[in-house]
Amino acid sequence: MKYFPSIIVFVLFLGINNAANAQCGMHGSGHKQSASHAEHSSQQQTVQSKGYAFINDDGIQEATIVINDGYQPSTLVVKKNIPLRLNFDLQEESCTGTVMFKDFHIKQELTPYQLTSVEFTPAASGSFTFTCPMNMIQGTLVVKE
Ligand SMILES: [Cu+2]
Repeated sequence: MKYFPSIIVFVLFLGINNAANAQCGMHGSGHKQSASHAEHSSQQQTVQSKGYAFINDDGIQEATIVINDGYQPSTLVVKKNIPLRLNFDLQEESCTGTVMFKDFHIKQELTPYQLTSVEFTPAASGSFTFTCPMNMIQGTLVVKE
């Protein structure tokens, strides 16, 4: 009976994983996404990094976020009330192929192995989470005054 608790955890894990995969199925191959979620869940320590948007010649603040086992940078600092262009560099085929900024009512599908831009003007300051559709992969958008 020594291993009983870990078996329970494993079964729970599979259950959560399948549920997530079911929600994610609309984005493509279910099997592949399931495997990807298993990877995400087993890696408890994702790389934390901080990045900043720069303001280009058109007055748009811009930043690139690489998606490969998490968002890099995982925290992005931007300025309030300046149009923002986020260039997502999706380097995997996973449920991260859809990114959501719930606070800004944005749900955007991304194209794997290409840059996909998401544009909006952050009109509120504070910390906002962006995620895959299941909330498993998370990043933080920090909007400063
Ligand atoms: Cu996910």
